[in-house]
Amino acid sequence: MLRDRWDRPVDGGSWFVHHGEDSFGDAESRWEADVPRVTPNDRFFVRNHTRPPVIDEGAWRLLVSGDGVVGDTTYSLADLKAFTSTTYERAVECTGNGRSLFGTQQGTPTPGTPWELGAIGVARWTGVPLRTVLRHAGLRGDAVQVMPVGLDAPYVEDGINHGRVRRPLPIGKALDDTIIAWEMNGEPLPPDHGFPARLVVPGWVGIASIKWLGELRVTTSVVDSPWNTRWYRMHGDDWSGDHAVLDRMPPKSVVDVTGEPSVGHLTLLRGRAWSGEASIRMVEVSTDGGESWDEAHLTGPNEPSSWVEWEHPWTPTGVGPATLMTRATDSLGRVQPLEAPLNDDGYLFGAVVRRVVTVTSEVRRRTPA
Ligand SMILES: Nc1nc2c(c(=O)[nH]1)N[C@H]1C(S)=C(S)[C@@H](COP(=O)(O)O)O[C@H]1N2
Ligand SMILES: [Mo]
Repeated sequence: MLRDRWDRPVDGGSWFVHHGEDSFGDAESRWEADVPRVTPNDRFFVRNHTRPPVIDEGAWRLLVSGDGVVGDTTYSLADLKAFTSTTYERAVECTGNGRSLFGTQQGTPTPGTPWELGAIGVARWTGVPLRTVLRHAGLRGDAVQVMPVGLDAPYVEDGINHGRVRRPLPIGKALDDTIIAWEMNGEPLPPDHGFPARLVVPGWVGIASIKWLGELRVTTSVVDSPWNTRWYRMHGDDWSGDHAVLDRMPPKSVVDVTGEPSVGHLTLLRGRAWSGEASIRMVEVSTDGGESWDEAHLTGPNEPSSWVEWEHPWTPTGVGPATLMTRATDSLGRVQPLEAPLNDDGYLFGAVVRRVVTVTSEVRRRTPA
């Protein structure tokens, strides 16, 4: 039995792919598995840059400071819970989700955690809108950004100490749909997901959603951190200026379940599609490597920055390998391209994914129980 760093049993074999012996618990969900639409907490992907902290809820405080507020204010968890809370269903997705496909699908591997497409989860988050807390703390009209700072150990790489994990959030997004969350699917945040409180920044690169939140530094000038200059920014030949800034995630889609395709028999293809700050307008499916496309049927909720499930009946006509592809169009009109733009760190793999399945000549018999 696999156990995590908190010595809890982990159902690792079936739900998670663990990355890196020396990582701090990075693990992704297996998207081939028939995962529930809302990801259970113990199956939600984990991405930790450094050693996660063990925090005593009673002693925990959030400090709001900087020249963008009238003075320093400190909040306990009880203080935050006294505000009117809000609950929504939103995805958190790693910027590098799909990175390994730059290698396997485009022949241009990049360094970094070799995520397939499971570095994303959707949960029901409960917390207080960040704007409520900022206004309570005396937000000034000329504040331009908030720097959320995590309480995990400072990040040290090759002997260089980059300080605590932090990334500037422009004031527009901070006042929009960002929340300080303390509940995930109706339970306190698990240790790996930011206990006792984290930001949820819907539709943005996962690094924006700072876990184990300790400070919010509100400023009237722009302040950078390595997490928006050195990492989580596009680097490489074709990238410069504002173009290189990473915020909203692109539309994506996957086939989750294929059944057992066989000639002349109907099988139901099922999967998910999602996009940052947008809902999904359409999912198209190809079962012949992109020669022809059909529109899939969307089922269930279809909220922005979350995912929608789709299904598509398929009756294969030929034996052998078949290439399945899906292409999402989001409510902003963005369409998945056939190739994702290359960048040095393998961020934002949003291309149409190719998945090869084998069509058999007969329906495979299930082993009798
Ligand atoms: N304090 C802190 N916040 C963090 C991180 C971290 O290492 N430290 N990782 C970020 C990254 S890169 C991602 S993708 C998400 C992952 O959230 P999860 O582990 O809850 O899935 O948290 C973000 N917030
Ligand atoms: Mo990430």
